[in-house]
Amino acid sequence: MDNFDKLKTYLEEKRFLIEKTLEELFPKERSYGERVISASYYSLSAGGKRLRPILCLMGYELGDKKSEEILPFACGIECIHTYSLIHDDLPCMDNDDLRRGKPSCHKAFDEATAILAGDGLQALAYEWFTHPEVVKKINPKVLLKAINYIAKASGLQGMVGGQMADLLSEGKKGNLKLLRWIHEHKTVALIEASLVSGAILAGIPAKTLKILSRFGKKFGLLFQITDDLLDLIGDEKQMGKPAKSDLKKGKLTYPSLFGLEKTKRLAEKTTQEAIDSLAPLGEKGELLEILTHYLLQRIS
Ligand code: GRG
Repeated sequence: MDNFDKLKTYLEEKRFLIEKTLEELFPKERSYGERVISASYYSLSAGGKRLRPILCLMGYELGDKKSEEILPFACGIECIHTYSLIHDDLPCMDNDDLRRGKPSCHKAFDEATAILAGDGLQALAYEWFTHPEVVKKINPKVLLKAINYIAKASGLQGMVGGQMADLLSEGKKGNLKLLRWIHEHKTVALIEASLVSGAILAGIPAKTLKILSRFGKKFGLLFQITDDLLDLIGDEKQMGKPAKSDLKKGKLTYPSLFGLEKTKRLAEKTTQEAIDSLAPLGEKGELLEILTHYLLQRIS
């Protein structure tokens, strides 16, 4: 088995655990709340890579812990991510009809329901962060620190702030400083926090948390750059030209600022920087290193 095969097996195993936990934990009692609960579950169960909860489990395992212990916490992060996708797809934001290969939430239901589904998922995240199974295993102070980290990364000083700047940049002449700020807040912050929060829960010392944070930022940036590239290359492959890509929507992206080739070189440079940042972890950083290579090969 080569490294990518090993990684794929690992990702599949974790994804299975996450899917199972999402299904088990999701509220069963619906009554008059039926519509918004169905809409939330429609988006949450629609697939996706489950990258953020997996990163959280990886962070926890770095402290030699069993990831099963914090599954509800990791699933809470997926709730935050899914809420952001539902709201991002709304006509007042990115106006996307499709998400995860299915009609987006407001298309399958309606706009008001999609807004409420996103709101409900955000609250559900905090219910699951403090799920009795998690509370049983994690020292309350440590748990609060991890929750605080996620809240900051996903709120005004993180994802929401980044989304605002992204919306305001549409159709305007951008620059690298603004582009970096948008990415660091809109996408990178939650990805970095997913890994670091898992490590916090495992009681990993501050010095190592800093290393993981540095890696998480590089990894998150690489994720965004490759996502921008796939948006372009993927569409071109399918239809001969960019269809409804971010580039076409007049969004500020790496390819829109630098073109395809320079963006690919930047992805390679960022991969190397991410991998270099793992050096102090020694063997423990191996899986994260393979994951980083795996991300880069999505675009090659
Ligand atoms: C609405 C507050 C608010 C924030 C929206 C996440 C986000 C912020 C917008 C999504 C826009 C976008 C396509 C960003 C590029 C990177 C990204 C977050 C892609 C989607 O994440 P994946 O690829 O999705 O992990 P899956 O479906 O696999 O979970």
